[in-house]
Amino acid sequence: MNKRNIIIAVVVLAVAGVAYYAFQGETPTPAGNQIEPVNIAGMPVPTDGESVNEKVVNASAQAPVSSDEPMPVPAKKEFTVSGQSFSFSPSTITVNRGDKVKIVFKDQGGFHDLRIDGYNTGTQRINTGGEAFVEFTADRVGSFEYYCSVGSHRASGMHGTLIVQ
Ligand SMILES: [Cu+2]
Repeated sequence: MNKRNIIIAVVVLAVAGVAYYAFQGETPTPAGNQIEPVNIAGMPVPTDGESVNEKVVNASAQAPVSSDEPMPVPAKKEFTVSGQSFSFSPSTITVNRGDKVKIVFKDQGGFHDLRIDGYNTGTQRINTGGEAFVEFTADRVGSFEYYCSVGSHRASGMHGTLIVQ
């Protein structure tokens, strides 16, 4: 008889306990739902965090771009080319693509200029002892002739080659 009562009591307590836990489990849920709107009200803080993230993304986006262009580091290259009837010295100039090129033409005898049609540039025509220059960015790869456009000087041998590699 007492054992039955004890068993019943244990069962009742067990059921009550399960019911209690079940009830407890439900209680925190509505509490949690009420907390979320509070977080939404505090949106300004997370917004700052997002802008910081955007900056980080931009910074990481710039890294690969700079690593993709090792060549465009602009180098200034200056050459002096002497000209006379009828030759240029040196007769070959080599630069890298992207270089900022300055060619100083020194006239050592005669009436001459230095033209580079491939880069649509050239010096003015100058006399013996004169000096002029051209400046341009070597943005296209290839071989470009420079020559004197006066009379038949070009055909007489007054020409050279600009190599952009
Ligand atoms: Cu000439």
